[in-house]
Amino acid sequence: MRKGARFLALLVVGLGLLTWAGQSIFTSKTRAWFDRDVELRDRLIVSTTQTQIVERLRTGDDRAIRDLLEAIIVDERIMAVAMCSDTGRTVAVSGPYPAAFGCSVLPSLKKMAGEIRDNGSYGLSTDLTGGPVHLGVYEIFEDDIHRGSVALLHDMSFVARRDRVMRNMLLVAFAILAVSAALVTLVAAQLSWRGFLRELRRVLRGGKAGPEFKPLLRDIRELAKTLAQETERDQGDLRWTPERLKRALKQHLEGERVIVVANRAPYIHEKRGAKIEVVHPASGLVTALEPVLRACSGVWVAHGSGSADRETADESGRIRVPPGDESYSLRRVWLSKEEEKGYYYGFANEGLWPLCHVAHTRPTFRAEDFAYYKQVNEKFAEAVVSEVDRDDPIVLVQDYHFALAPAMIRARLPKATILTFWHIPWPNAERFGICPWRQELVEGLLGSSIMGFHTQQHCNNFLESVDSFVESRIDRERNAVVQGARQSLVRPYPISIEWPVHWLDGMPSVADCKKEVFAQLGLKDDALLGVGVDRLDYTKGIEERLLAVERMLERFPKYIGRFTFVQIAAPSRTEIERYQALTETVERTVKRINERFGSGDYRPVILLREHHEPRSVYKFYRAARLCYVSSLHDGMNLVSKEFIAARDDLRGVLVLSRFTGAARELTEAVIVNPYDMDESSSALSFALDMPIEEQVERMRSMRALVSEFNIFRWAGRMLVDAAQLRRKDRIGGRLARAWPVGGTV
Ligand code: ADQ
Repeated sequence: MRKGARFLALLVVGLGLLTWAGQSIFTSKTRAWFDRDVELRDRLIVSTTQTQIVERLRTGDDRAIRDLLEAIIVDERIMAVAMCSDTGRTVAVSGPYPAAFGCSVLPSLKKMAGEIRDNGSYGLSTDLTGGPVHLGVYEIFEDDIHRGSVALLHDMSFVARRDRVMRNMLLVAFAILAVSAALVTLVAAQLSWRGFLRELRRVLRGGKAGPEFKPLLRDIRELAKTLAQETERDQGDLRWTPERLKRALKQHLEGERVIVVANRAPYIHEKRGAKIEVVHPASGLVTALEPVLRACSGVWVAHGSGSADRETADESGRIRVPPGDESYSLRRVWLSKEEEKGYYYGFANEGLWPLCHVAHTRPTFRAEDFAYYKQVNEKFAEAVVSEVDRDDPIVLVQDYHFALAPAMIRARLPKATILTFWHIPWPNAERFGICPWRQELVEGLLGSSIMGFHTQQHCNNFLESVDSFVESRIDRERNAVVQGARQSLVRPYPISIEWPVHWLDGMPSVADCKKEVFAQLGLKDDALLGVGVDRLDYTKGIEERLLAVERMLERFPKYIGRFTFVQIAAPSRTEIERYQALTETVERTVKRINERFGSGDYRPVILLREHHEPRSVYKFYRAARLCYVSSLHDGMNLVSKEFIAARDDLRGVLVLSRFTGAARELTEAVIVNPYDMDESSSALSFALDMPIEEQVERMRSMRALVSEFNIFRWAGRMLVDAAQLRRKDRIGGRLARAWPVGGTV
C-alpha cells in the first residue's frame, strides 16, 4: 500500500513538472501569436487612414488629425495613438498617451525593437508603463517623401489574463489525468500481480501454465479491430435482430424473400413404422441458415433425402415449413441413388471435404463423381430458376456442394444477386491445386456477386487460387475479382447462431436440466460432467478428445470416479469407408478407457452415438461443467457458440481448439492444441478447477460477443454489401448504355 502511495506521489510530481513545462512553451507561443495579430490590425488601420492623415498634414490641420486619432481609439484594445512629424514633433495625440512613448523618445525605442521593416516601421512589446503594452510605429509617406509616423499603443493585459485562465485549465486537466493514470496503473498492477500469483500457484499445484490456453494476441487484436469497424459502420445501432434483417432486405434490396440453395434441408420427414417424424438434421449450416429464412421468408431448395419426404411434399416437391408455424417454402430436389453417391458421397465428401480440411485424410477424385457433381449442380440451378418471381432475385448458395452452381445460375439469371458462402476452410493454392477440376470450381464460384468465408485467411487463400488458376484481375484494395464487366467481392463473414436461441424457449432451469441429464446417464449428484457434441467426423478430433480425457485421468487421478465425459455423436456420411473406420476407432477407444479407469457403475466416457433433437442437445450443454471442442480443422464451429448460448447461468467452461474459426472470436475460452495431449489434458483439469468468479467473467464476456455477432448480423452484413454492389452494377449498366463502349463522351 505504501509502495502505491509513493508511486502515486511520483506520478503526480512528474505530471506537475510536465504541466509547468507545457504551460511555459504554451505562453511564449501564444504571446508571439497575439503580437502578430495586433500588428496586422495596426497595419490595416494605418493603411485605411493614411490618405486622410497625409491630406490633413498637408493642410496643417492638427485638430482634424486629432479627430482622426480619436476615431481610431474607439477600438477598445487601442489605448492611445500619437501622430509625430518627420522632425519628431508631436502633431496630435488621442487618449491618455504616456510620455514614455512620446514622439521624442521613439528613436531610442526603435533601437529596442527586434525587427525593423523596410519602410522603417516596427513593433515593440514591453511593460515600460507598469503593464504589458504593444507599441506599433508606422511611417507615413507621400510620394516617397517621409511625412511622419503614427504610434499605436495597445493594452496587452488581456493576454496575461488569458494566460492565467489557460494555465489553470491546464493544471486541472493534468491533475485529472495524473490521478486517473495513477489509479488505472495501480489497479492494473494489482490485477496482474494477482493474476501472476494465481498462475504461479497453479503451476506449483502441478497444472500447466496458462499461455498455451490463451488465444493468440494477433486474434485479440484482429477481433478488437473488427469490433471497432463494426461499431463505426453501425453507428450505435449494434444489435441485429430478425426484424432488422427483414428491414434491411426490404430497404437495401427492395426484396422480401430470398432463395437458399443448400444440400441439407432444415426439416426431414422420416418414416418410423407407421408414423412419420420430422427430424432437424445435425448440421452447422442448417443451424445457422434456418433462422435467417424464418426471418426473411422465401424458398429453401434442398435435397429431399428423408424416407417420407416425397409423400409430405406436393407434386413439385414443395412444402411449407416450419411445421405448425409455416413462414417459408421448402423445395425438395429429388436425386437418384447414383447422383447422391457421385455428387454427395463422392466428389463433395471424399474429394472436396478432405481437400479443404487439414485433417490428414487423403482426398479421392473420380471423374464420374465430378460428372454427377456437375449434373446435380445443374439440377439445383434449374430448381432456382423455377422458384424465382423476378429477374433479379437474391440467391444464397451454400457450401462446397455447389461450387459450380453460381455460374450456372448467373448464366440463366444474369441480374441475380448471388451470395455464396463456403462453410468450410479454403486451403492454400498449392494444396487446392491437386484437384483436377480446380479451374472449373473457381470459375463456377466466380459467378457469385459475393463469395463469403468465415475468416480473412480463407479469403486470402481463395484469392491466391483465383490468381493461380483463372484469368482475372484481382482488386486487392477492394478484395474483389474482376472479370471483364463482372466482379465478385471476396469477404469474411464469420457465421454464428441465432440470439436468443429459440430452442431455449421454455427450457427447464440449469439445475433441472442437470438433474434430468445426470439421471439419464446414471451419475452421482457431485459428479463433474464434460460434454462433446459433433457429427461423427474425423475433422472434429473426437479420437484426440478421448485421448485427452484418458491422459487427464492418468495425470490427475483425483478425477477418477468423479469426472465423466459424454460424447454425443450423430452418425454422418456412413456410406464412406473413412467414416466407418472412424466409428470403429472411437468405439474401441471408449471401451479401452472405460476398462482402464471405470469401476462398478462408473464409466469415465459415455458415447451416445445417435442423433439428438436440438432441445435435448441444449439440456446436455446446460448440465455440463465443461464443453470440449477439439476440431483438428473447422471453418467456424457452432457447437462452441451453442454451449455459450445455453449457459444463461454464466457457469461452465469452454475448452476450444485453436484450429477452429471460433477460436479467433471466443478469446475467453480455454484455447488448446488438440494434438498436444499434455496441453489438452492440463486444459481439461484447469477447466474443472476454474473458480466460479472466473467462469462467470469468461462466460459473460463470450455471451456478450455471441449475442452481438449473431446470425442475423452475418446475413445482414452480406445483404447490405450485396445491395451496394447491386447499386454500383446498375449505375455501371446505365453508364454503359449512355456511353457505348468505344464511343466518345
Ligand atoms: P458442421 O461441420 O456441421 O458445420 P458445426 O458448426 O459444429 O459443424 O455445427 C454442428 C451442428 O450440428 C450444431 O448445431 C450441433 O448442435 C449439431 N449437432 C452436432 N451433433 C449433433 C447430434 N449428435 N445430434 C444433433 N445435433 C447435433 C459446417 C462447418 C463448420 C461451420 C458450420 C456453419 O464444418 O465449421 O461452423 O458449417 O458454417
